[in-house]
Order: sequence, then C-alpha cells, then structure tokens
Amino acid sequence: MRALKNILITAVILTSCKSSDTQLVIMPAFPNLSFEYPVDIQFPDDNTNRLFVLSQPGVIYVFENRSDVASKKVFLDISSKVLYGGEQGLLGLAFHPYYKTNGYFYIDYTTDNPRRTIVSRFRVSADDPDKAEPSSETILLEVPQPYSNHNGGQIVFGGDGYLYISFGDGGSAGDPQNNAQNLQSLLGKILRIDVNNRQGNLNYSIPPDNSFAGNSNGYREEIYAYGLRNPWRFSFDKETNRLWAADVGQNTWEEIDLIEKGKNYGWRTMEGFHCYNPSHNCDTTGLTMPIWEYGHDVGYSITGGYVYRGSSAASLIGKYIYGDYGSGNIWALDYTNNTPQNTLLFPTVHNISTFGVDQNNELLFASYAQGKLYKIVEQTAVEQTENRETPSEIILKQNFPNLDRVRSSEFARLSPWTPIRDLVRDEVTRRAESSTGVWRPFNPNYAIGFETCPRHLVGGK
Ligand SMILES: [Ca+2]
Repeated sequence: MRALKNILITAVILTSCKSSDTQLVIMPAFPNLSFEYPVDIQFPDDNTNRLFVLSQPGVIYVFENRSDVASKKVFLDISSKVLYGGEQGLLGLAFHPYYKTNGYFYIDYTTDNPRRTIVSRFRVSADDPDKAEPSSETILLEVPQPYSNHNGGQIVFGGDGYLYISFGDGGSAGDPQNNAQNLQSLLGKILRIDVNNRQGNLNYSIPPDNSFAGNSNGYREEIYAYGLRNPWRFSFDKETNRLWAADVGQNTWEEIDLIEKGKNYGWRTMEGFHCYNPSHNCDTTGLTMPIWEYGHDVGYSITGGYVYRGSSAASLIGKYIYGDYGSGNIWALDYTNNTPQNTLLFPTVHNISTFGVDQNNELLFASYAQGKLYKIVEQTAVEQTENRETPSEIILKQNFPNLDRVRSSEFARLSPWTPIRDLVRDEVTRRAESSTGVWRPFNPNYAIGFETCPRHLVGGK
C-alpha cells in the first residue's frame, strides 16, 4: 500500500512538474507594509535585523526584517522641518559604524527659508531602540540649493569610517551655474568628511588625504570627487570597497561611475560618454569616463543599486544591480576584468526610487508611487506542463503558502507583455499574496513565488 501511494505521488509530481531550473524573481518583501514615497532603505550594524525606511516627506520608519511583519514604527518624524516636493525631502540616512555603542545616525534633507540641504546627526533614544531622540539634532552641513531639483541626498559611511555625501549640481537643467566643475562649490560633488573629529568651527573634520585638503585656492576641502550631475544613489561594494555611483543624466544618457578620489566625472562638459556643453569637440582632458551608460530609449532616470553580496541569488553575486525610475527596468552590470557586460533582469512597472540591502546583504528595492518594498531572490522554477488561457488570477496548487520557504514558482505560459493581475490565491482561495492591483506586463522572467510542487507532497503524506 505504501509502495502504491509512493507511485501515485511520483506520478502527480511528474505530471505537474516538467522541469526545474533556477530563476530570479521579484517578490513583495513586506506585503503588510506600505510607505508614503519611500526613498531610502538602511540598517544599523547592530545585528538586530531591523530595516529603516525613509518616507520622503520626512519620516523614518523601523520594522523587523521579516516578510510577515505586521506593522512598522515611527523612528523619527521631522516632516515639520522638511521641505518636501519633487526631488526635495528627507533623502538619506546613514548609521554611524559604531551605532551600537554611540547611537548616532545621520540624515540628509532639504528645508527652506532659505532653500538648502542639511546634513545632521541625531541620536537614538536612551530607552527605546525603535525611537530616535528628536531634540538631539546637531547640524554638520548646510548647503544652499539654488533650484528645487538635483539635491543628491545619499549619505554612506565608507570602510574608512568617513561619511560620503552626494550633492547634485544645484538643479534647473544643464547646470546653468556650472557648479559641478566649480571646486569652490559643494554642488555636483561627492564629499567625504570625518564625523568623529572637529576642526575649527566645523562639526566635522577634513580627512587629511582628501584631494583638496589644505589647498590655498579656496577649493572646498570636503570634495572627494566632482563633475557629477545628480548622483542620487551610490553605494560601496563591501568586498572590494569600490564606490559605485549612478549619475542621473540630462536629456540623453544615464551613467554608472566608479568613483575615485579627486577625479572629475565630466558633467556638464559631458553627459555619459558624449559632449554636452559644448555639444561638439568638448575638451575631455582629465575627465573620467563612466563604466556604463544607457540611452533614454530604455530609461530616463537611473537609480543606483548595489554590488550583490548576498546568498539567496547566487547568479547575481559580484554584479552591480541597478534600475531606472522612469522605465522600471532592472539590470545587472558585470564588471569582471573591467569589461562591462550588462543584462536586463526585469522590466517592471515600478518607479524604482532606491535599492537597499539588509544585514544579510539581500537586495531590496522601493516602488515609489506604490509605496511597497520588493526583494529579488532566486528560486527553483518549476514549469507546468499544462497550457493555460490568460488568467485573471493565478491559483496555487498547494494548501497554504509559506513565505519563508519559497522554492519554486507558478508560471503562466503566456507570451511576453500579456497583462496579468498580480493577485495570487491558495487552493482554498485564501489570498496568498497581497494584490498590487496592478495589471502588469507579463514577462517570462516574472514568476509569483510560491510552491507549485508542494513540499508536503514531495515529502509524502
Ligand atoms: Ca559623467
């Protein structure tokens, strides 16, 4: 009897599962959580497995890094101080490398009267790790912003313990003040400061090996690299310590730069690999070219990501994962041996405002207008043998989903760009996946992540 049962089980598996392979999928990371205009995802190095998400109007939320987390808490609300709108708002968060002992974290936001960017330090509350102390603000930098756009806003501690800060060129279009090439301006730059020491009347000090430290030309000593238009998101590869920045382009080209100390990345003389101002025969002497660019046929506002160093998507390890706010595309750039190989991973419908990683280096991204976070994971794909009509919903053949043990996926065998609704129910029609309510273009790389060859069946009933 047992033997007969095993044969039946095997038959079920063979008919329902044709072949298996690994594939990358996008999944809602925290189906129960939504955020108003999320723009940054960070965590402190304190092994508490929490995530902190910035809502652009001026709130930092904190929650447990679990897919079934039910709620989030307000860590800090400075919306009354924040000038919000367009590219302005609360834009960046960085935890001090010794946050666990000193409780310090840093934020970057825009405010008004006059319009400016502030980079300041706050401290966590003494008696609640999920609350910041709102009165603890110490301002480090205040930089006037001539226009509302191109505020940069990413702040990240490097492996050297210094704080790196991105500033856009001040805005408008075409960098009318030529700020990015002006070494007396902090705009259009990536800065590097030492937050652990003070110098003169500064609430920080200049790292002595900054390229312009101690110069007598009036150049800003905070400058680490320049000639940038709007390096909205940048990150360090934790393994190589290389600084990867995505510089948002003007009219035609989006670019990825490997940022090195003292280098000039070309804006506004160049946009990507091309002359911008002047539009022909520009002088490229001393300019550092991007390692990759793409045109506005496949996107129009690059969102920098991370070199993937996690473990749940082996095929991505060592590749720079980035996306585009406008087109929703997500790519992987392999720069092995300094030779770029770019692969489109997913076309998506999301306004990708930022990527993030958790303490296990697993990759997340934020869908700005939708207010949800997504994760990119690798699954064992199991294809169905049966042919399907275009479904309005996908019904999973299992008794209940297990968000934490996703091993395979439901495929709908559709031609690319067939619209499906992102709604999944389990076999007894309970909603297994929160619906985005969005009719998304189906593509062969997109799968919905629950088991179709249920583990309980494989294991034998
Ligand atoms: Ca450039």
